[in-house]
Amino acid sequence: MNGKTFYITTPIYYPSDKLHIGHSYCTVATDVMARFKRLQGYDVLFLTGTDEHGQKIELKAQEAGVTPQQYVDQVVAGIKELWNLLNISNDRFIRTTDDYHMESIQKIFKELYDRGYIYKGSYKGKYCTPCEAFWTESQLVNGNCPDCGRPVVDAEEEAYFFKLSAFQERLIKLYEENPHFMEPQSRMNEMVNNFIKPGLEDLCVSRTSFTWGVPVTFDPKHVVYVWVDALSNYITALGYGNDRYHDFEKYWPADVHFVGKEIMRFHTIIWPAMLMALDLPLPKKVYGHGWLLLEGGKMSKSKGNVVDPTILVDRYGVDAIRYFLLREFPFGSDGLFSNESLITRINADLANDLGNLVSRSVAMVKPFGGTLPTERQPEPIDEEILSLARTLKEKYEKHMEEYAFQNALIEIFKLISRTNKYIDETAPWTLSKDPANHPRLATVLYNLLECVRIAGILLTPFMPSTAPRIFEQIGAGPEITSYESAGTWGLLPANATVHKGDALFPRIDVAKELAALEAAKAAAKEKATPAKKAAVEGIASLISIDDFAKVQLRVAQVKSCEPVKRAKKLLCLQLDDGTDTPRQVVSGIHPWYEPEQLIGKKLVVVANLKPATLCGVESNGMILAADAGENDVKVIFVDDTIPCGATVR
Ligand code: ME8
Repeated sequence: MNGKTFYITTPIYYPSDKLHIGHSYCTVATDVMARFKRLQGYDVLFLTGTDEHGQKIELKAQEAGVTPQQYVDQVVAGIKELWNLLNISNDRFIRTTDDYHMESIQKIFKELYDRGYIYKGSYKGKYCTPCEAFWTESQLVNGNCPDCGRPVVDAEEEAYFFKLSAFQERLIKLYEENPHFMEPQSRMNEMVNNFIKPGLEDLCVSRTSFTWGVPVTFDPKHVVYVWVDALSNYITALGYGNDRYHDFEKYWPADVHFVGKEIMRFHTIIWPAMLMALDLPLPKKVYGHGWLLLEGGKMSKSKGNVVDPTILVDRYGVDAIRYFLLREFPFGSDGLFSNESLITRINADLANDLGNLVSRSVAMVKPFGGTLPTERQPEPIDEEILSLARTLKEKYEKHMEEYAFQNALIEIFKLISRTNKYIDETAPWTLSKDPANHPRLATVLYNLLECVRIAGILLTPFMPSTAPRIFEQIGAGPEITSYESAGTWGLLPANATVHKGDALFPRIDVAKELAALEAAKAAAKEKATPAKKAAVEGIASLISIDDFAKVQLRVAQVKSCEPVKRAKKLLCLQLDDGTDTPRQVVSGIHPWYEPEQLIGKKLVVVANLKPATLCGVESNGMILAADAGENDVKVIFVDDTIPCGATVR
């Protein structure tokens, strides 16, 4: 331990059914950095988590026919599984629905209010529901949301506002005095020109149109705006405003927040302003990485063009995927993902360069029975790889400190390629034939093993499962695989003993594999039935008959039905439930039903559900529907002879 702390975070993810390789990119990068810092001896805190509140989640839960809490619980379990699969070494996982976090958010909101930075007003503006973001007219692109390009809606509501405009000058000063506050540097121009220069407006920070959020303690019909809720996770996870953790003093300010470029605005304007208002120190750096693109644009679930990381890990192993993500694309720029580039990279760098180097170096110790003799015969030709190996750690470290993962890996692979060339130059298989050449052979082999040791150490953060296999094969114990030891040549004992192991990365047949990948993708699509999973998981938590009896199910007939304005998925149904008053229910079934398919039909309604407002329309109850396969929903219609109001049990 070097006595220093390092606090690094990923964004907290929206619980969407399936995270794709683009989401994994940021988390893998953060993990590599956290592991690198631990290797250097830092006391690291690596935080990730999920961002679970907001109207979007409320609607998704409604569509899935479960409560928002049930919905997020199920999805978050899947996200944690994915991070496990990718060997993510986060120290904490925060959920914005965790009690301690919600308690802190309420205190933070009140504190900002008491300090005069939050005031009550009325909001009129353009709102993007999928992004949960309000925009000013001037920020719209062709009248649409500048982030996702989707249409925005006019919204007006009583709301609390954060005095963001009061921080304009202080933010400019922050950027001027800390030119490295944002990386890559180009992001700073983007923020200043697009957001700061046009003038910051106060930010609407509460909502009354839905309830799935943290209630404002002193005005509970308001819930806290999701971004205020979400950004604060970076301090609530340390115990700010709660008793769950006690290391705010120790770790804050964060050394770096890793975030995707589209959410830089929130992290470099709103977040520092909130911290200034709370009189708290600011994060040292916000790094805005690029996007993984597929041909046709950004990978995104709504476009249906996503790559499933679980399929890739299953086929090539976790370390190959981790390596590819950070080697293929410069961290700050966008990168085009393709299966061809993935397989080519695995074959060239991992199977050929690294894998061959390790297996050949180890195999060639065989004439000595696996243990090197100690007599040596160095030659001038050795100098080049020795000097490359001796200086590698320093170059690597410089790149890593700048978050230039790709350059750090390029440096390591320069040594690996050069070492492979050294094998060709020294021809150990010829040396082995004549015992007189064995001292020279032992020298060559020792040099190879030392290069492998040094490369292996520096690859550890990227390939945490492969590095120990490398060390095992070359017989390097923990005392000579520490980070520090990568800076010293000659630590393997002169009589090193090797252990032949399996190939680290088997070579892939490109044509066969591309076909197999397509097939795996199709099979996964077929199998993917998130809704069925929800039902099965629901069954796992049993309820008593008394609990069930609390749910009042009634037969009702659809009298009229129409789409809810500005909400693509919602239908508003007027039901006859056997009482004198028509019952209005809003349901997210428009993707599967047109109003005329419902009018006159009898169905089952949950009659004692608390009213909720969806896109401004009140809903009294919920109609029952079944998840009939991937992306298919069927309303449960009942026999026409059952009278309206009949109890279902
Ligand atoms: O933005 N390539 O959550 P999120 C690279 N909850 N990165 C990508 C990507 C792609 N194709 N697609 C998504 C949120 N990401 C908020 C964060 S933090 C206080 C709140 C990245 O689940 C995206 O850029 O939509 C973001 O950094 C992260 O995945 C989470 O996105």
